[in-house]
Amino acid sequence: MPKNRNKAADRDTQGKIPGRPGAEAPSLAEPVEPRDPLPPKPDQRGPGPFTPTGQPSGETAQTRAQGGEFLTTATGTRLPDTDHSLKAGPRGPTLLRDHHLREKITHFDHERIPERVVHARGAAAHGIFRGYGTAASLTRAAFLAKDVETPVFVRFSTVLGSRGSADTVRDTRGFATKFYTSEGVFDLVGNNIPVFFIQDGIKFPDVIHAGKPHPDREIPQAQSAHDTFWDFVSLHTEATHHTIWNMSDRGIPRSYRMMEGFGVHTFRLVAEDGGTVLVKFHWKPKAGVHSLVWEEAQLLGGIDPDFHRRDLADAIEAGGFPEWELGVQVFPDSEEQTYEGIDLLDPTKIVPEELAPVQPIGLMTLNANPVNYFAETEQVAFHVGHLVPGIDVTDDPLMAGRLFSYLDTQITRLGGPNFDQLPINRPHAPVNDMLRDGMHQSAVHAGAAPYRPNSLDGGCPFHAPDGYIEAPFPVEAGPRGRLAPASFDDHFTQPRLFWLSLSPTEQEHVIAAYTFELSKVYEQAIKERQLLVLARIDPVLCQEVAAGLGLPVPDGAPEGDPEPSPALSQVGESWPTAGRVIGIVAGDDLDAVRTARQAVLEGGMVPLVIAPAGGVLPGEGEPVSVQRTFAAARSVEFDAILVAGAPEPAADAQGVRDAKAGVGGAVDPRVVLLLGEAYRHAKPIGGWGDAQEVFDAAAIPAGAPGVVTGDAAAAVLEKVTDLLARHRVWERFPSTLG
Ligand code: HDE
Repeated sequence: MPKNRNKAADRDTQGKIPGRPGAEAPSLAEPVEPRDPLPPKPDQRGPGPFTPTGQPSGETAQTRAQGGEFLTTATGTRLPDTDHSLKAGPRGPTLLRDHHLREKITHFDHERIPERVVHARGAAAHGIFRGYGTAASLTRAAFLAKDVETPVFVRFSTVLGSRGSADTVRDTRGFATKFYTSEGVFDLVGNNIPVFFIQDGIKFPDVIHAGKPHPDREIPQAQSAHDTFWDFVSLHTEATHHTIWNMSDRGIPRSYRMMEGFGVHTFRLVAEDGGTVLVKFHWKPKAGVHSLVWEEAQLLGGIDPDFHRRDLADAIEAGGFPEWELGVQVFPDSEEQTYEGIDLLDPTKIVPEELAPVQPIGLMTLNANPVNYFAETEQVAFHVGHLVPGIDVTDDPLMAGRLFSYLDTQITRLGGPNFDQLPINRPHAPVNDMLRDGMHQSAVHAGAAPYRPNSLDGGCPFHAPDGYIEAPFPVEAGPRGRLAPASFDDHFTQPRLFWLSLSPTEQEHVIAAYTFELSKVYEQAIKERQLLVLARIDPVLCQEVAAGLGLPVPDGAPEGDPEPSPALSQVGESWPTAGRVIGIVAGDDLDAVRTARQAVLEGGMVPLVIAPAGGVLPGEGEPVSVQRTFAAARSVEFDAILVAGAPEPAADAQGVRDAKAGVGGAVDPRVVLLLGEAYRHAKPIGGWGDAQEVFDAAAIPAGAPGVVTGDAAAAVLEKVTDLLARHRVWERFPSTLG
């Protein structure tokens, strides 16, 4: 049976490496024998202990979906032909009685379901969560006990774009995790930004209507750079904190694997003895927290709109399993629900990690790609109300809106109330819920008494004495009204805290982002109003953006006097380099390409060999296949580039044309572009042999920071790897602010 799987970069569609001994000659005829599964990549690990849909064992939804070798109707009748509709004679007319035609087309007509109203574009993976046991004194949740392993399914997403939009747009990213625990499903539905635009769920339709494309022309797609977004956030200043995070490098992550995740709201943990604490959940990526630069994000929108999707799937397929530690900031469950003066019920506020350190409580490893996008990534239904004993919510008014919304939205999106029965949503704990019938009911319920109390079913299902109990926290009574606490009025101290915590380079990126976005706004009054908002964050920020827009700097002064939080900056730390992508431009020193490729693999990184043409590199030894040709390689896909001597001229049509026209001198102009962009985007670059010729052609200044040359590939790679640990060569972004 053909198996659906991602195509590795170095295989053709038949799974053969072109030019290798044993490769079949290409044929136009359709194969008639069932095909074996494609061979795994050499460095791919075997499947984990759980099936792709997260079920422990036995028959899977996939085996139920496709059985037998022959084509059938939906009801199992074998079919000899699916290429011709039933006709009266070879020239028609087509007959209405052709059930196969009608079934095929009717089903096709209904293949799409409504996309998510937000977070429509996503990518997901299966994995395992292992508890450290460090939270055992805080919560009775069984999955957080020491060494308990729980299957998970994680869906990452952008917020504003449609299903077909690009991955690298400036936006918040969703980070939603479904834990299939022994006590039921727990969903942690978070984002990569720790605060939200609004403080009360009732404002959600407003902020989303403002962020989505304009209702008249339906543009722009997946962007906040337009009038309605800035109109709303400049008027609704509680959005200021989330907005400055979006305008920072956090709005354009390098990879889903390199993002933090945040539960945003404050949760309440309940211990075995009934004791409670308040917590904020954090996911900390083992690969570090890294971002694209804006030009990369824009280029990727055209060159590879699926960049984040591909990156996640490729890393998992290659066995470089992404990992995150789950951590909690812990606060006393006081009557005020505040910590160091910060209102814990206000989702526009963080508690700096310097005030409340993040304590690790478990490790998540994503180790399997979905088998079918629709069945799993599209049909997964998260809900913040999916809680397990030991985890409870607080009275954060944003959470209240969410508790209603997620159940409601699935009924439209998934066509009825039985979406929990879909394989990806099924709990791994026994279910006995007395919920019956409805659209798409796929269970065959036994028994006569889906009600309690009953005697006909022997009183079953029984109340569970150890079941989920809402923590009996006292509710503060007061006059009824559409109210908010006074502490919710402070909209500027924490945006300023964020701004002051960034390095000068990161601050420049924030200035550039505000300037770009506001330049796209047509209404002058909106720009001026947003400048007033910026003046309340920081005078330099306001002045620089005003200068970029050609507008006067308004009056206004920063509000609050916060201590910076160094944990908020992405610059300065060293991170593991495992999983980073290294482009190797194959030049005249082919042995060194082999050495470098091997050394990159041994370092846990991903080598992609770039050569004038596809196929296998010539020469003795283990064949090295080419993953990117000059025609297909762009620097945005690599974290660092190595140049193994001067490359041969390309023999493709473009290469020949350029050579004839003398474009790019001795070096192919596409290699010049590759190196020039990598240099401009502050990526480490290394080379040996005649690589200097290539650097000269790309106008890379001699002795520039982060450009390593040497005689031996391994030594150059070692230095490049050290540079990569800081993600970028930050010195190449000289700041005027520092
Ligand atoms: Fe969501 N959100 N949201 N949200 N949200 C949805 O549910 C909603 C909020 C988040 O990969 C929807 O199944 C309201 C905060 C993620 O499937 C919908 C409010 C945070 C995902 C919905 C919020 C999030 C969603 C759309 C304010 C970060 C994608 C489809 C009261 C903590 C989950 C769906 C996935 C999805 C409503 C605010 C994160 C309509 C009403 C705050 C990651 O129900």
